[in-house]
Amino acid sequence: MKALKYILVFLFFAPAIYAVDKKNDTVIIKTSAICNECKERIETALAYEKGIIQSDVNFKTGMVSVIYKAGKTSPDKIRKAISEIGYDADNVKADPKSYAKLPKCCKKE
Ligand SMILES: [Cu+2]
Repeated sequence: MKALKYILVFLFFAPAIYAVDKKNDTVIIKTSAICNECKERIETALAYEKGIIQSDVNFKTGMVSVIYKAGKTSPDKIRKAISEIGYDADNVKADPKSYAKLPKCCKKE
């Protein structure tokens, strides 16, 4: 009967484990965004990235919080995506080509 007990316990917790697995993750990344235009540029670009559900840029602090599907993307991929838009993302430097295309008001200096 012990085995049956374990099976029942497993069946009871299995949906919970599955739900946790499907839960979305959030990551907060420091970017070089400085104005509302940067905010819109990053949020629009990230909306097209695979696995990203929502992003919110605070251009006053440069922090972007990203809600993503853990199975589809990762913080490293998100940092890379931000770099390709032309912004620094934590320790990942902005892609120089994308950075060069940013309007003057959106550049760091
Ligand atoms: Cu800007």
